[in-house]
Amino acid sequence: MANEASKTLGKGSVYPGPVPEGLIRIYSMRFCPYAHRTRLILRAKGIRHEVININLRNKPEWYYTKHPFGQIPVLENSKCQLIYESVIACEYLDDAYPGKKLCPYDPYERARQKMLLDLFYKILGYQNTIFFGGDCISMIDYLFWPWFERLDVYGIADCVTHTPALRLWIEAMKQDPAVCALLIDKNIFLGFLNLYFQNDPGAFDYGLSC
Ligand SMILES: N[C@@H](CCC(=O)N[C@@H](CS)C(=O)NCC(=O)O)C(=O)O
Repeated sequence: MANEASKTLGKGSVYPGPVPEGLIRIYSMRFCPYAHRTRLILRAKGIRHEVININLRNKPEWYYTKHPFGQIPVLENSKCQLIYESVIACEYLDDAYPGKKLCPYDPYERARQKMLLDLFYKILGYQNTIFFGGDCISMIDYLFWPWFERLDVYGIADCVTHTPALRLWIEAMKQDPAVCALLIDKNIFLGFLNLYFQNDPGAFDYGLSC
């Protein structure tokens, strides 16, 4: 499918051109949790897409025509429509594409997932099912996951030691094909962070061979 591991485009780069029919593009960066969310949904729904990685310390001039502040992720479709803000982009993908529906149909369940997401930013709620939305993986799990995948990298994986339900959820998430396809190697992530905190624009391409 997509080339997740393409080198970043920076200042002076040429705009890659319009998105071909039948494809959707994501402007991304390999280590960004918000872009990670959106890439999870692209994978989970099996949507044909291409990935353009952006150098966030040295952004292409043209990129500000895609997002007013030059943030990622942004989706661009073949009608030149742009969708940004990761939660909005994820919901757009679920609505616009066929295949497995990740947002619940039931209005209450939909509202409940949104309330949980709201809580996530404050204090994490949990209930008595394997996944946050019930017994099957759904949108809310993918929206949470990028932060949990990074616990180990940040050296705080112990924070889930005393929450067995959360540990079971993490194990269940690691079985999901979209999650597996996008897992980031811990050492590569640490290498990225090291360069990132030195303001090195090469950080975003860390671990790529050419
Ligand atoms: N609320 C946004 C946050 C996106 C965001 O903060 N992206 C970061 C990368 S992880 C970014 O683009 N940073 C570059 C910048 O702000 O200039 C979303 O959910 O999409």
